[in-house]
Amino acid sequence: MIVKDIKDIIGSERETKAPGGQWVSRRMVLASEKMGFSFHETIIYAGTKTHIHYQNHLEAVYCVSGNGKIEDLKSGKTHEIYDGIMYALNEHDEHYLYGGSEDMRLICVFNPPITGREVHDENGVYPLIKEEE
Ligand code: 9YT
Repeated sequence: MIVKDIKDIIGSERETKAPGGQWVSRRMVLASEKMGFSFHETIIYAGTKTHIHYQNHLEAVYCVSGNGKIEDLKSGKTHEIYDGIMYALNEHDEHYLYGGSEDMRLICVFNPPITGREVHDENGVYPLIKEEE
């Protein structure tokens, strides 16, 4: 069984910051734990904008506090995000993620699991990194 306290992840090598400073991600379960998914807490800072396009991953996101918006670049639709909203990028949906008036706290699940080293490239993509066996 794996039991973790977010306090031990903050400031550790499992904490990754966006190169542009828009978010911080605390990776609680990674590929190395061999669960078939990874599980993260992500803080999206208020007033920020991030271009994301997970071409190699599926992601589900559940907001537990704060607020923001997601803009689907294919449909052009924008959805409000607040405590209780879940979105799932089931079609590798390219989007903009906006921090709102407060920092947004999100719980994120990725399939396939990320390894912990990924940050978005210039196209908003995470590379597919194969974990060493
Ligand atoms: C919601 C989202 O995709 N934010 C960017 C960071 C990502 N959740 C991660 O790597 O944990």
